[in-house]
Amino acid sequence: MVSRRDFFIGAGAAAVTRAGAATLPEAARMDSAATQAPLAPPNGRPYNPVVTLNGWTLPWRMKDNVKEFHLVAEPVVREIAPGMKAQLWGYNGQSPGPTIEVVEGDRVRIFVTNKLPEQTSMHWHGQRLPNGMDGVTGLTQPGIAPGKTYVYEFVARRAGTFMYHPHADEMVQMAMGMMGLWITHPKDPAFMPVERDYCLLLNAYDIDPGSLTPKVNTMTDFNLWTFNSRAFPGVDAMVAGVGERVRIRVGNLTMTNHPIHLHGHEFHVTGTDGGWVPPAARWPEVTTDIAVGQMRAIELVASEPGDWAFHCHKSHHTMNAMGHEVPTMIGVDQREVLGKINQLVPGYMAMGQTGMAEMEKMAMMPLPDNTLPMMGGSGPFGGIGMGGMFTMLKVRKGMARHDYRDPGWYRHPAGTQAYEWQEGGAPMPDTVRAPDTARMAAKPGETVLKVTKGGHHEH
Ligand SMILES: [Cu+2]
Repeated sequence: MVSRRDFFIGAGAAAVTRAGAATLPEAARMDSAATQAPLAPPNGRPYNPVVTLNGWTLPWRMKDNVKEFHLVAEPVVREIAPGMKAQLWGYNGQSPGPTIEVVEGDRVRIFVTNKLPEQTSMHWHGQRLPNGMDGVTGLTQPGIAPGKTYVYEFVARRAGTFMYHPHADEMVQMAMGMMGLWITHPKDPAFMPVERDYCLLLNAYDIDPGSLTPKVNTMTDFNLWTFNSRAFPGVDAMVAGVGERVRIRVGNLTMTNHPIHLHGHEFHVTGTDGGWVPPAARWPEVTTDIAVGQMRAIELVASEPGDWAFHCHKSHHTMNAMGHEVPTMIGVDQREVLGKINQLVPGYMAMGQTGMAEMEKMAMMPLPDNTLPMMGGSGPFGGIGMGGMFTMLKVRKGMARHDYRDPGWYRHPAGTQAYEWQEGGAPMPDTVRAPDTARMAAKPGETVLKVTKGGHHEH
């Protein structure tokens, strides 16, 4: 019997591939870095789609009951936040690449086209699949050369949250932003249902202020900490109606761990890289650490109305690029020395004398082009003073089920907000009066010019 493949070869169709003489599925592209509406599945088995923060889901083509996707590895320009763009490598127009959503049991065929100047591959992080589909260059396949397309095909056997990233020149390609999320929904849409299902990747870049391209040889000392390649105030808020069950899936493809913290609610870790956590094995948290290469799904009932911060708890991960070598100057009166420095360095600014909050105001000072302020974002009460891995979960009453629009700032009911204490009849005790900056400053003759940490800089 003549097989289909033999037939094509016999007919002299040299270009026919093992994928079955198919035309490539269309590779949809995204030009916007805004959060896109969830993609309701137009065919195949039903599921409740996720919302990728500042991202999108890749449409597929159904062919003979196989879901076909087309990922194109290519240079992209990603807006990190308004005022700053980065030249990254990504997929289909963005970094991270689009989220892939399938259903447990689906047969999936993914075409990966390489438009980069060097070889790449695709590893499907966390999946059960035939070894030859695992995408490790040199180990399970040759690298995908520039201009070539490879085909991966397997059945999505386990429901859960997965990631994809290259397994070729990994340090460079991941430092350039090549990664994406993969969600395999459960066969039974009634399994662990939630009203809102958000997902995001933690990633990090080392981009010098004023430049566009990450330094790719950085191992640990990154300066831009991002949710889906966006830094606050460029990260969209997540929204939920009061009483809704919310899942947030977070994957970490940076080179360090991130303790992810949510204000105002407890949550349970319901999913890890290895699958769903049985209810009896869950415990409550308000912060969960996500190690390198890990994924965590957390769930909560959004019971408390408000604008609740959601962020990495490493404080330098909620800041944008800064000079790490800025000395600690708290309590150092720089007035006298400033005059002397200005004779040598006109325009030198003394900073940090009362803390670093004044850095927020750097937004109003000239910065190099294409540079974000170190701390930024304005709230209803002034500067939020955050950057990097920071956003909010906005919980509101009467929020329509499929409404993902930012509802604006929370309006606190009377009597539910911190307020300034007013001095009444009794005077304020001396011991608690406002700090006397003159007294905190260095004593005369004690000239403190520079206080720096010695040794290796660690994150
Ligand atoms: Cu962090």
